[in-house]
Amino acid sequence: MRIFSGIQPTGSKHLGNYIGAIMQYVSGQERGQALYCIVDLHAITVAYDPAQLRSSLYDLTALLLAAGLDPRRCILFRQSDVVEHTELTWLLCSVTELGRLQRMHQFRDKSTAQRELVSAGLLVYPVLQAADVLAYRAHEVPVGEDQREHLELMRDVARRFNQRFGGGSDVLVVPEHRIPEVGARIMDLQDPTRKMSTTGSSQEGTVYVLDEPKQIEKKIRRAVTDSGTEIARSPEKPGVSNLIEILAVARGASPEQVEREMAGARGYGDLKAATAEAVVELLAPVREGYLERRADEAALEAILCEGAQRAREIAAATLADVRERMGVGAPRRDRSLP
Ligand code: AQP
Repeated sequence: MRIFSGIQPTGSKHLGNYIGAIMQYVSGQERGQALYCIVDLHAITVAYDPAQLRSSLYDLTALLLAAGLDPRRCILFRQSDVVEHTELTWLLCSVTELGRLQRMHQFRDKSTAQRELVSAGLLVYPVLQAADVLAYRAHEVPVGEDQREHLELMRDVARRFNQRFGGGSDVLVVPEHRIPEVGARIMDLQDPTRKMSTTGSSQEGTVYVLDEPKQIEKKIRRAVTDSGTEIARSPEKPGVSNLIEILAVARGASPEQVEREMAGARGYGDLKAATAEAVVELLAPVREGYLERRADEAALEAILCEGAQRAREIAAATLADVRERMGVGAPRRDRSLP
């Protein structure tokens, strides 16, 4: 089985990214051939600073390694190093419906947030995301709940390509998403009706992976909870439900176990204290590992370059098949297709 996921080098990664995506990346290394891509080309679809982009890319590389990605057990690379992603994006545009791109939630949210320019890149972003995955004929894509709509689009693009150009065979693999059962949507601690996010949530409501333990404790102790005292998940208690899920994932337990354990607690204060302690325990080693690795940019670059070489071998083979099927470029002498 082949696993693929992409992650943006923008801003600091938060607890939602860590639980919804990064923890799944680490466990994915045990389940199959895993490829993880730092998607710098996605990051340029909104206003950005070029020097900051480079620096954030190394930040994220060091963070992912510290979280447990092992270049001997996965392929970790930078999107822009594998030019096949952009070529495949253009080719897939021919089987992508414009109206669908215009209706995507993320496009609508992010385009209204842009003050100066709503770039064409922001609209085409989901096609690049489809190309990222389809170039590797990946079977599984670990992501958080917010990516469901993008995953559906890429599945449709793959199906449509196979119908239009496949000639009876599946040139592209229709991928499955892998959304965690618990922690697929970690909420903002200050406004638990909104997801914790890089651009849309408050600093106080967002726990960053690289926050110091004291900051983490402070943010969790100040989390907005709900009326009542019962520690149980329910739609009327989004703040408490969020803390229960976070505590469950951080401890490697189920939310039901946490609810049982917390049944004798004195109130939400105990839940917050337990959650803060568990999150500090989860993230402190990542922070330490990050600080050890971040200064050596040459070592980080070497890992990314080697990853890109390995990734490119796979993507180039897919592109050769796609070009051949679409009648683009010189005909191949060897016409054997999957
Ligand atoms: N709150 C969340 N809970 C669970 N999973 C989440 N993810 C994001 N927020 C949550 C998952 O993190 C992965 C990496 O996301 P990304 O950094 O590539 O970009 P993103 O999805 O745009 O992340 P943000 O933080 O939500 O940024 P903005 O504010 O720009 O939208 C993805 O798998 C995502 O599902």
